[in-house]
Amino acid sequence: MKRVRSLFLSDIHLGTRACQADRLLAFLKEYESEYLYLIGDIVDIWAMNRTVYWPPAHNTIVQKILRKARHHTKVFFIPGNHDEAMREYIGMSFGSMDVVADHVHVTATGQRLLLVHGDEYDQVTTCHRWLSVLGDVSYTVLVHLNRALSWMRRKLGVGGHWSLADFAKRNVLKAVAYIGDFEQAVARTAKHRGVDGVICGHIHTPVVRQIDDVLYYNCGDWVDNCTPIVENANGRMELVRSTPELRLASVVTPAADMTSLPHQAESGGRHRS
Ligand SMILES: [Mn+2]
Repeated sequence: MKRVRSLFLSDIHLGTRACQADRLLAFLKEYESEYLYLIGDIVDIWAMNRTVYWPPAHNTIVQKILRKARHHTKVFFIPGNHDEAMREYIGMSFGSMDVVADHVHVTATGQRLLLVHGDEYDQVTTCHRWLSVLGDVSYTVLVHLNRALSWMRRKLGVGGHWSLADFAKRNVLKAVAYIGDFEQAVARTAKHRGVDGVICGHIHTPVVRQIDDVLYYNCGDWVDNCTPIVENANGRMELVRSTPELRLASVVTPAADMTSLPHQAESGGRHRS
């Protein structure tokens, strides 16, 4: 058992098959914290409107969090776009769990960090909601389409040029620009709010980096990355990766020294480009 000051988790997506519940559960068992921040898309109510997937492990996670809230952890829940139904409860407290739209966390060293989920800075979900819904299904559709097309080409004896890999590559460039725009928009807001940094989620891209005067943290997700952010007792912040073997998380980015983060690209989502 490790005692730390704060834990920051986002994009757990309980209620979907994609959620890596076992890894999260192991992490929650290992770490005891004074503060627990749930930074949006915790329960994927949006996906559950289509199909409900709720195995016992997902229940256990909810129970575990509520138990922490009953005992010695102060829990803050910031609803995201996938659990926006919970925004109805903003301003309310459930025992030791507060539902808030955003929050400013002060670290043990006095750093002020704005916590937001981040969907309001996402051009795609805010301006074109249907686009993100489309994005959800389009990849699956493409894979099937690609398979069907190659089958047809083989049957007809013609060579085809359209490839899913090429298509994906072109879209990766767009994704990089999208991530960059998002990070800039979040950092700008943090700067206007006069805080030292910002912790968000939403785009599933775990990273710590300095953007102008602001330290930008993204806690990734519990779908692909399993990357919580941990504030140690002395105020040192770490973005960590919880390994599949359920060993203690290995450090992704030591963020104690804000000025030397040139290696962040190796660990964050940006390297996916
Ligand atoms: Mn989101």
